[in-house]
Amino acid sequence: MKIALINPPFLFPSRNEIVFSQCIGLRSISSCLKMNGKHEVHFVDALMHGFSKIRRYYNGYMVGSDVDGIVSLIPPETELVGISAPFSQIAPIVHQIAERVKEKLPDAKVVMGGVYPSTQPELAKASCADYIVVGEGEQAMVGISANLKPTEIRGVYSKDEKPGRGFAPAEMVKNLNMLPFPDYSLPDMERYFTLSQRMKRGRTASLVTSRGCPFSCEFCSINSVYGRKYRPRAASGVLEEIKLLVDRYSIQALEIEDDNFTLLKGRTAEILEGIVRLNEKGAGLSWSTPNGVRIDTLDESIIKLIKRSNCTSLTLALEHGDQEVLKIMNKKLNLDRAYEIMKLLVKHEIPQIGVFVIVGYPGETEARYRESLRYLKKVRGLGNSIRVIVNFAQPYPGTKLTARCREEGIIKDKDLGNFLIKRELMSTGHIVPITTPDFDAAEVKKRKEEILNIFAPKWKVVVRRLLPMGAIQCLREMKKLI
Ligand code: B12
Repeated sequence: MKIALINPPFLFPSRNEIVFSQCIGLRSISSCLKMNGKHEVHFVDALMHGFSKIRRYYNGYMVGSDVDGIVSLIPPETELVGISAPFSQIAPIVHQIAERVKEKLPDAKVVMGGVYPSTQPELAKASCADYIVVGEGEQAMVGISANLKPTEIRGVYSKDEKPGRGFAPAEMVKNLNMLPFPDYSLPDMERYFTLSQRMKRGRTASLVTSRGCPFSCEFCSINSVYGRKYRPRAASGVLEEIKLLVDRYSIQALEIEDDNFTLLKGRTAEILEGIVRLNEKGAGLSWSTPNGVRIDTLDESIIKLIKRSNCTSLTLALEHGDQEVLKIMNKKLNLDRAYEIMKLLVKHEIPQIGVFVIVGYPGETEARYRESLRYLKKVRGLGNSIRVIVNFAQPYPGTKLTARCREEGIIKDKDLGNFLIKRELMSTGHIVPITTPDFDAAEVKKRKEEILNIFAPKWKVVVRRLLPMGAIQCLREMKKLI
């Protein structure tokens, strides 16, 4: 079958936050299709093709080829088109793509999948896509490409079917070791490795070594796509893929995007020891975890290995410095234990330790915020290698947080999260969508500033105090021009 897989243009709140994506999900589907049939898979990655195309989009920026450009890249005889929608806020874009694809190829089957249809299936079903897939796409797309009746495939829903069947997710890949590596045979693979060098650590590859997370933090969307069963790949398979990346593509840096990379100590150790061996043979490989790891899965022996295996940046999912708020978030993390772990990470000189912190979380009273600030000051005291990444709480569709906010009347706007109506981007860095009797938007921004100032070099604190926010923006632009 002639198949086209589309990665849409992405939306970013500001130019400084534009990052590249290696489309691991869509490339995994591509490999599975090629492995399960004589399919010709054409990859249309709008973000990659148009990475220099940046234009205003409501309160943010769209990056990537426009819809005309995308449709023009789809071969005319294509029979099956898969459209990826990795974020809820991308809904209007993927609806437009589906509409235009159906105009160009009325007989082709158009299928939409990813986080958006998995968290808002009702909405996605209203698009021009013939089918949506809720959850993982590999088995669903292989079934559709084998001409199985789509609505008889678990997790596949036709746009015309009557509501009532609910939206049970697609069959998940039980044993990830049975999956082929994401498709590395794409014609422009070279660009993926070079465009991704956001952290300037050389040729970079993204890697996912497990799926699913047994925890269910109130604010997180991933359970709707990957479920709560933790499905790790075997360390041997992960190391085989890493070796391929080093030998065939001279990869120098890995960005591990798992939701819970270090959950299983034995497997983590095996993978890191494998990286140590590769580096002993001259691979010069470094790695980082931009999506964060769970702090209480770490201990001193693993931390020593993290150091020996050349981790350049370890991001920690702390989320808050007050135990009560962590309880409300259902994070199940003990702050004293977390502090001891961060102390060990500094002791073993992990070069960069990023700490995710959410501010403006429903339940974050003034007292709990002060307590969090006290805790973060203690963490700051551990050393300069610790930096903080402060995000505003975001009510992403399909999360327990959004449901609670609606129940408690914190969110009154019924269309919040429906990006077909509300096109304004949700951005963890800029928009305060949730306010409560404990804080308004100005207060949340002040709290973010206060937390950032704890970890910022003194001169930055002074500049921040002296100059109104606007000027900082032009300062950043000026610095870029110099
Ligand atoms: C890597 C990553 C990024 C990367 C690239 C993302 C990408 N998908 O290419 C970058 C850094 C760009 C990024 C940015 C952001 N991210 Co992010 N990101 C992730 C992360 C950690 C991994 C994505 C991944 O590779 N998953 C593994 C692969 C195998 O899965 P997949 O891509 O989802 O694909 C599978 C299914 O979705 C489905 N599928 C996907 N496409 C298709 C297509 C078809 C046709 C079919 C049938 C199926 C299908 O099948 C695939 C294989 O099983 C996810 C968390 C997660 N576990 O996925 C968060 C996640 C997607 N990000 C999230 C968020 C919120 C953001 C930001 C908005 C945060 C911010 N800073 O503001 C920004 C948004 C940027 C933007 N432009 O809009 C949320 C999305 C929530 C939501 N409801 O929208 C997630 C789910 C994290 C979370 N914990 O909630 N992110």
